[in-house]
Amino acid sequence: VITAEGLSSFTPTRKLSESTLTGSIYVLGTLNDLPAIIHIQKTVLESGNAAKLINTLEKLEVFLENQPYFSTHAWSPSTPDRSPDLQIKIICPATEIHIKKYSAQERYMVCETKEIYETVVQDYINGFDESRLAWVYAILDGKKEADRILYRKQDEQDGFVILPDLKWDQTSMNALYLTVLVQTQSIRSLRDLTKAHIPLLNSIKQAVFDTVKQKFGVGQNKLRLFVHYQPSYYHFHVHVVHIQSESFAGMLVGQAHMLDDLISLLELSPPSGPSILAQKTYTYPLGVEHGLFKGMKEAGALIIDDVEVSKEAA
Ligand code: M7G
Repeated sequence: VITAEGLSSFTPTRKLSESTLTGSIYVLGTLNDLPAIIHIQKTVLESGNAAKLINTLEKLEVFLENQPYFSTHAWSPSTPDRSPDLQIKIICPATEIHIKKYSAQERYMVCETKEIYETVVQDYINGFDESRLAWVYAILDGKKEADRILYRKQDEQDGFVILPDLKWDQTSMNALYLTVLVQTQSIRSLRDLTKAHIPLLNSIKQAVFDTVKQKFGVGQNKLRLFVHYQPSYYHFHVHVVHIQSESFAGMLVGQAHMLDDLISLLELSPPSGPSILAQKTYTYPLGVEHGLFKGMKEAGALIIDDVEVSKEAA
């Protein structure tokens, strides 16, 4: 169990990456001699809390005054009832794969055809270390985060659970972020989806809409439901994010595929044989530290920058 006292022994090694957009940073270090990644992010302010904060500041240091414009640094008071300043995520022990995932790195566009999928990506997925999915199975088996489950449909084939994502601290509704994990282990990525999964996907949608409305009072017209390709974890799951949330790199075009688009492409797929999702080419950015990068490069899936700029154009 993590405590403030325990974290006082954290020894930083280096910064992995940072975002000025979210005011957050990933730091690598050690915690009790174990490699640890700590992500520190300022909590999102709700309007009520912001007003309260403005009224109770302890200290101001104005660094720009050009009437009517003022900018200042401020310190909030350490009253016991104030809302949390920070949201901290810890991965400990962190593996080499975690460190690579959260390190700032060069990215390149890749073009994954069906053939590249069959020759490179499938092998990568088959060789995926099962232990990396331990957190998924622990949730599905009710061994972890059981008290956080918002909805569960029990069924071998069509079952799924809905729960708050690791990234959401459940304070700001505009930052709402849920994850839907399916029960079946047979869908590793969106390429494995077939027409037969349409009812499953529709029932996920309906359950998400009902649950979010009931538990958080947020309407279905405020939600973005999408699926990553490539995902970090090859066990099918759906991301549910408030449309007002704008801070996550995981929502960029190329990686995020709207669930409704997937359903539509399955509906348009031929009655038998591989679906459009199985056959289509996917174009997305891939980091050089990603486990797939080397294989993709060797297979010629990297988009080559071979445009000769003519003298006139230059
Ligand atoms: P992904 O598309 O496979 O990868 O999504 P990404 O992490 O690159 O987005 C996995 C999703 O599961 C992410 O939104 C994670 O924040 C979330 N997630 C990961 N872990 C390890 C946990 C966990 O232990 N609990 C919960 N509730 N969510 C997690």
